[in-house]
Amino acid sequence: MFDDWFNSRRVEVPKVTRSASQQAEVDAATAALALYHYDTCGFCRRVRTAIDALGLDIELRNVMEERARYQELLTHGGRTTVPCLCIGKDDPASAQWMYESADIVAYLVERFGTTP
Ligand SMILES: N[C@@H](CCC(=O)N[C@@H](CS)C(=O)NCC(=O)O)C(=O)O
Repeated sequence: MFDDWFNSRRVEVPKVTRSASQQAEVDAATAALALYHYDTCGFCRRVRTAIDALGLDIELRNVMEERARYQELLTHGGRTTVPCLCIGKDDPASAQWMYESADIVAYLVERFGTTP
């Protein structure tokens, strides 16, 4: 059921390799991102797998292990559902809070799926 739903929105995630300077450029961009998640959430796992394939250094904020992260997700994102990608983590009040694993994967592939 879960797989049927997710696969219907599947985005191909390329395995990306970069030169050191390309990786530094991407790392500078992903420094603004944080993924709210927890280990046993299958939707979160899909996003973490995409992050790994794309070679991204994105801060992971575990809402089960850190209660403060759960609370800030609710306060600023509006919901406690994970995964949620915070885009603009330095200013949570004006950040974009992206829910939906398929949307997050599509966003990451669109933005980082090709070498600069
Ligand atoms: N359609 C969503 C489903 C996300 C979802 O159901 N997340 C669960 C954990 S697996 C959750 O956070 N439930 C608690 C809540 O919504 O507060 C996605 O693909 O991201």
